[in-house]
Amino acid sequence: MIDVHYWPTPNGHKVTIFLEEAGLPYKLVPVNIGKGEQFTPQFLAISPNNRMPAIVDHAPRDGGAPISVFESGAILIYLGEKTGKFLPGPDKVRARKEVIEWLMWQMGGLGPMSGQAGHFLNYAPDDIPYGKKRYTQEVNRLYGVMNKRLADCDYLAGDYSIADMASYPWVAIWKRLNQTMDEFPHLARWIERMKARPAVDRAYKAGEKISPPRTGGMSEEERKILFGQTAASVAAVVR
Ligand SMILES: N[C@@H](CCC(=O)N[C@@H](CS)C(=O)NCC(=O)O)C(=O)O
Repeated sequence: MIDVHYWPTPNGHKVTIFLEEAGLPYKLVPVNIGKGEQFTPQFLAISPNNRMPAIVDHAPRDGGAPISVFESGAILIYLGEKTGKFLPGPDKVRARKEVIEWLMWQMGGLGPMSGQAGHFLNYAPDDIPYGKKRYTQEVNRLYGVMNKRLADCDYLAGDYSIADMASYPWVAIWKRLNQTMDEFPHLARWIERMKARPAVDRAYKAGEKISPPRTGGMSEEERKILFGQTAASVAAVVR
């Protein structure tokens, strides 16, 4: 059994998409990040960066004690190696390299830039045009990179892989990031391909059971917890 410390956000969806695709049994352990549950000593012990997702694998391949993993990219690689699915093994040097390239591209570019775009467009208390422009432009550039790549193949690394699972939840929110699909026909078709996968649908539905999609904005309390963090936020937590 795998425990998934989780809240239904783009980074959370990456992991449940994998688990649904692979048919691995898992249990969702809610971490309500708006309430500050990412700062409990128990959660920080497995995820020192106070971010979800994190997993605990109670039946690791080496038969030893449970293994915890934090960082969604590391989790996807761990699960790919555990199951032999959606990540070619080390002997397939070329195919594996491509999956890792696109996964890192998502982790270092698409995810963080989309996160910042979303922040300046939807959450910043002040209107900061430079921040909005900087990040929406960068997301637009990244969509262009993806669109060009997807003109030649159905999935980012050729075959369906953890790179697609990592990228989809961040692209699925394109409307909230002030983007349009008009200039990205190949990307738009990939979104439809991803959306049509039953496992992707199941992953999102599992998330809705934990917390239905938001309708209203954020409360002051939630803002303080999510956007007022400093080193002191973690240092203050005692075991
Ligand atoms: N690089 C991390 C980012 C994870 C992340 O940013 N998670 C957000 C939700 S999508 C979170 O837990 N936020 C809690 C907080 O900001 O305190 C990963 O990919 O796992």
